[in-house]
Amino acid sequence: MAGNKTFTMIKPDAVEANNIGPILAMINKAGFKILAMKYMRLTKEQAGMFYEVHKERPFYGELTEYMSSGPIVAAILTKDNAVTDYRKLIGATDPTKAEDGTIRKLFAKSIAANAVHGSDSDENADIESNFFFSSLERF
Ligand code: IDP
Ligand code: MG
Repeated sequence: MAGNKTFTMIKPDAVEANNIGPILAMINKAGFKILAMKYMRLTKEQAGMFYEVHKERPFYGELTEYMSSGPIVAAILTKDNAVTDYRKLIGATDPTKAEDGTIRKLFAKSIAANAVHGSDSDENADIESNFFFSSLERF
């Protein structure tokens, strides 16, 4: 059975462009509730740990540099079928391929600076949530 939690980040480009508010509004409008949230800046090392699975990809250096370039919003979201429904709401990784009305289509600047992160499986949603939040920070 599909889980009811996913993990997201509003990435530095969207924070810089003052799009935290509009993105959170879309998230709530799509039926997600916020279970945990924080505003923070990752070091390059922490971004590297988060994106460890992409270590061998050619864009890893660019990605970790970018993800530590400014503050982000990290959050755990809850809804039925959270992972799948949130991936639909954010759209394709490359904003030029994202469907109209998706968060990335509306707010992403490029394939790297693509406005938001969304977990790709229930297992990764748990791993990513645990990377950022303790049990005392979840409501
Ligand atoms: P996803 O975020 O849609 O799950 P992934 O393939 O998991 O996409 O890639 C993680 C992140 O790495 C992307 O969101 C994006 O910021 C960055 N990225 C992915 N592909 C490229 C690329 O070809 N060039 C630069 N950055 C990329
Ligand atoms: Mg991914």
